[in-house]
Amino acid sequence: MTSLLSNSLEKASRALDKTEHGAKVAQLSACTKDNTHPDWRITTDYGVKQSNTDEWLKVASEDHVGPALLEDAHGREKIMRFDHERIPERVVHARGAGAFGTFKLLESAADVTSAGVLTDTSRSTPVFVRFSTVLGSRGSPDTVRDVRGFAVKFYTEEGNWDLVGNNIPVFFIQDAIKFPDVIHAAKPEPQNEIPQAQSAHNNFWDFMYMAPEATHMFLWAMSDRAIPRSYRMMEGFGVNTFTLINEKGERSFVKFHWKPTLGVHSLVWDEAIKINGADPDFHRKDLFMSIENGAYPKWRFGIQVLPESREHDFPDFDILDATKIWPEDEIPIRWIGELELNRNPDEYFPEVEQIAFCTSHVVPGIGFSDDPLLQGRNFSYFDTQISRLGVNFQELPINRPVCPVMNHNRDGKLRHTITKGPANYWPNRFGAVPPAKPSEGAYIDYPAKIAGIKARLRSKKFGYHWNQAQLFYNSLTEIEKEHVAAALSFELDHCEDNVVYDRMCERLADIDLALAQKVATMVGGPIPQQAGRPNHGKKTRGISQLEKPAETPTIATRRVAIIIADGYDPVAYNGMKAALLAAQALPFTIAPRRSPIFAAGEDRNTGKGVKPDHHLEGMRSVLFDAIFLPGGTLESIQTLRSSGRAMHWVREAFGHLKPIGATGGAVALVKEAFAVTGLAFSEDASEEAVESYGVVTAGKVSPDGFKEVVSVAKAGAD
Ligand code: HDE
Repeated sequence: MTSLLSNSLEKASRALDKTEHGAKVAQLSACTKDNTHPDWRITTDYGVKQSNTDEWLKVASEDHVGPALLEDAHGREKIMRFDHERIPERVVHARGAGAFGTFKLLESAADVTSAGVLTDTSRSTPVFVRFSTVLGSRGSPDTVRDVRGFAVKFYTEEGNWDLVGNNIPVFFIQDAIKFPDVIHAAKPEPQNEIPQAQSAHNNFWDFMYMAPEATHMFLWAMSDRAIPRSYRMMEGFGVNTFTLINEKGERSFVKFHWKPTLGVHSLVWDEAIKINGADPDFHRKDLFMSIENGAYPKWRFGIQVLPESREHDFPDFDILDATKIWPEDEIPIRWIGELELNRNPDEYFPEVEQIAFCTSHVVPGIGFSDDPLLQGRNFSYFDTQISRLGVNFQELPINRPVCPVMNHNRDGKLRHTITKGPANYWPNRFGAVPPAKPSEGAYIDYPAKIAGIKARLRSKKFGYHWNQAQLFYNSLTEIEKEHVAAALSFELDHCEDNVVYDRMCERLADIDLALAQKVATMVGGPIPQQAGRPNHGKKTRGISQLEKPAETPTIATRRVAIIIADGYDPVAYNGMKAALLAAQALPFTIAPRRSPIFAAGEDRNTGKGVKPDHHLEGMRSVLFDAIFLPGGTLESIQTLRSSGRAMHWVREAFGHLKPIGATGGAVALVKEAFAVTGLAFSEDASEEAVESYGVVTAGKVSPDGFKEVVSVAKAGAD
């Protein structure tokens, strides 16, 4: 699969290195070495070549070897370096994957900001993006039900701008002081460190009830958004309210958005939990392989802007409350830029692990608001990088800005910049230039007028916890609502404490009575008879992910399993493979074994056969977006029919509503597999009836048939 498009790719990626990534890649190459250099031999870290790196220095006699000597500097260095390889993992968002890319501005936002990255359409700004899950440890699986991090570091000409967002536009809490509480409640419980990477436990749902401000967000977390099909197919949101300041000094409030051109797509829960076992790196691999194959993921960049004067125009919510969206019906999004991820990291640790994001890193033209969550984040990120990476974390290659850095910060653990000159303070007598003026590009702190009492308070509209929770639920389609009910039923089923699930059933009645009744019945809680709060019935655009298909329907990068056995039909097999490759999908040949499989009529002594990519036991249908069975001789059909695993592949793919194609004798096999599901398609079932389930069958093999499978798969992909 790696080599699918790799030649053209390698070229493309090298070309990109020189041009698009520009400054950042040039800077990183100064600290990048290639350990495959043919003249290099193993040395110690202090550069001395070693002749033996496999045996510790020992005392040896004729019949005995040992003890080992402490004197072995190479041995000690090797072990001690290893002992210290781990650093503290991120306290949240520990599990992540990242890539380099390019941000291009398509339309200037100079009317609202002076930031070069948002006004200069001739620029191409290098970026690094890190996607993550929140709750699990570094080694936890990818497809858990969780919020996903979407953190972008823009290496702009005016310094680094870190837009540290999530794939869900709201948050659980309103004030940063509650962050340790919500995270403690969600992470594994303290008495036994169970469960890993799950919100399905007593403490999480206890907190969800006790902190009503979390209601809106927990609905998002129970929706399909929390089990994305791929990092490439999820939206990103800055969540907090930031500000933009233009050349005239006028300030606006802003929310930032990312929208994937591939559309927003999710797994179904049954798939997600099985993928966690079958391939815990599913998302990480998906991102890596698509970039490796030249299918660069892209997002549109958008801003929702409100002039300062409109701050109090919204009676239902406070625009500084991170538990609320700004409904698109009221404040439309301006799509002004494009992000493309087009280069994989060279090494995970120094790049993906050591990248350090700080919400406080903004550039001139961008500022903060009084959003109390953001204010706390601005403190927290810088602080956590110091404990995770040390005070000199901004000197690490991945974190360095591409513009010059000049100040009098010095020393600290692992400082390695050597700064010349006698003065490490300002002002000094050596005639150093003074700090820049705003006209010379200096950051301006917006002169906001503040007056008030000192108190631990939230503003009044922060108390409206139900209206947008209802708005979210009402805006989903019926199938999405069913998924929310199923997710809640799953999660509360994992809570043994009836105080927890009883109360949650009561809480759900504040959102929607039917939802509460459905979940209460499933989890054995008290069934509410009336709504806690009447549902206002309002809906808004931008919530349902079914409104967000791919810009152009595509199955590029989608994984398709072609299942064959000895005696398969080579015309159908090769034809379908070619049709899939032409559509830039990723076909995988799956068979009962990985040694060669022979086509109908092929001599098994002299023929080469086809070497499958995997055998049926090595993979599972959950790892593919669609399956195809090309049919063949009676023997080939019989081999698959008598394999419980093969039949399970077909049934499971059907159960997960995946497109299934079959030709020739495989049509009967597919129908037989469905019979067990209670959906027996009789021989004379109409084509439409069958296709409505995403199943395309054809007695005869034809190029049109392949195209049809591809087009059904495209529709299925949406
Ligand atoms: Fe974070 N968050 N967060 N967070 N967050 C961290 O910083 C914090 C919040 C987000 O890939 C930590 O470097 C507080 C909202 C992402 O490296 C820490 C509050 C959003 C990442 C931290 C929040 C996020 C983090 C842990 C409440 C969406 C991973 C490691 C006030 C907009 C970045 C680190 C990466 C990471 C604190 C809430 C997104 C502890 C105090 C809201 C994507 O500093």
